[in-house]
Amino acid sequence: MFIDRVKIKVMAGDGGDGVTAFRREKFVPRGGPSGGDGGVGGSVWMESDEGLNTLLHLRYNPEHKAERGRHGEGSNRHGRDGEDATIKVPVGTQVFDVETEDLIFDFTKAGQRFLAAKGGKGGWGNQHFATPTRRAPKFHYTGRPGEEKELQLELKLIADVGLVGFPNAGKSTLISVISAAKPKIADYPFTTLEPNLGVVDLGEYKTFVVADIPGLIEGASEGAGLGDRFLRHVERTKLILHLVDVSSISGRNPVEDYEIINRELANYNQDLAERPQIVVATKIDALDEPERLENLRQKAAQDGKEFLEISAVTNKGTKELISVTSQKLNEIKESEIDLNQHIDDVE
Ligand SMILES: Nc1nc2c(ncn2[C@@H]2O[C@H](COP(=O)(O)OP(=O)(O)OP(=O)(O)O)[C@@H](O)[C@H]2O)c(=O)[nH]1
Ligand SMILES: [Mg+2]
Repeated sequence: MFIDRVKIKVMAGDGGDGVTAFRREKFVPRGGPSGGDGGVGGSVWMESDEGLNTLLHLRYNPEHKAERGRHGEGSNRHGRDGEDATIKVPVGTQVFDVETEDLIFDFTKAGQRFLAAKGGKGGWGNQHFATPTRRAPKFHYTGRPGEEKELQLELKLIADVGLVGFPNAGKSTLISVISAAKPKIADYPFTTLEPNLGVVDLGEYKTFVVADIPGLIEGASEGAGLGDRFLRHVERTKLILHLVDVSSISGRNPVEDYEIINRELANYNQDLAERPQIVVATKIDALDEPERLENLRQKAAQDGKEFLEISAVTNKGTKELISVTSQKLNEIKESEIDLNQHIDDVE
């Protein structure tokens, strides 16, 4: 099961109470105040962990509590601080405050830590309140409550490349051919109901990550089919592979399909429509009217988009697709570095 949204409750520990006590020693008839302070309550932290890919572990474990601080004791003894609690989340998790709906943290790298709920301060014991005129204070402070919050966690898979297209375009078949992912593949629409991630191995420890998402149809941005909510998984990708079925058996018009999907992308988010996109004609092993392919090629050229043709069944063109994709990703990364340097120079 793929879980990408979960609500949790975080409860930091309360601070321990201070205490009222007086020194009792042999031969010291009236000892001064000696009540120790309460310990600090434990805090709840969140930490991003590379080894996690889903929020599933939090779905069945939605409450996270840190330990409370212990109360102070006599002889000026400080109560022990409560232990912190840590919640591990995958990289790509965004944290929203349920009450305000604000985004309060965004885990973009492994090993980031975020203080989700701060432990309460310990109360002061009566030792702090002695003054020349009040030598035997008979009061102390209680500990402060720990913070408590409800958080909505959302995981956006961070893939480099997103596959988009109509149902049956061959998205899952492609990811199964170029990566170790084994998604369900079938000749009916909406076979894929949840996103799949695949890691494409380029050798020499170089890889890129591809996201296969459920198919889109006309009106997806208004909720048709499965809607367009899965597009959030390709929102952060650097490159879109737009798969278009050009086979004769499909009975579809490739140019029309291509235009519809681009319209749906723009309706979802204009940024996504402007993202670098490679148009990939699929199922060319089952093509007997070459003009279907040529029309799409022309259309892509008009739009200034790169164009490739593949068959995932015969493997024709898939190697080239991988090498063009990785080259394009490198170009995009380099231009991002240039841009950052430029921004640094300007500042
Ligand atoms: N002839 C041929 N058939 C293909 C090729 N690629 C995929 N198919 C077939 O097309 C059908 C749909 O493939 P999928 O990979 O499930 O398509 P999808 O785009 O993931 O579809 P959804 O998950 O429904 O959006 C399956 O029956 C595949 O076997 C290809 O290169 N050639
Ligand atoms: Mg699929």
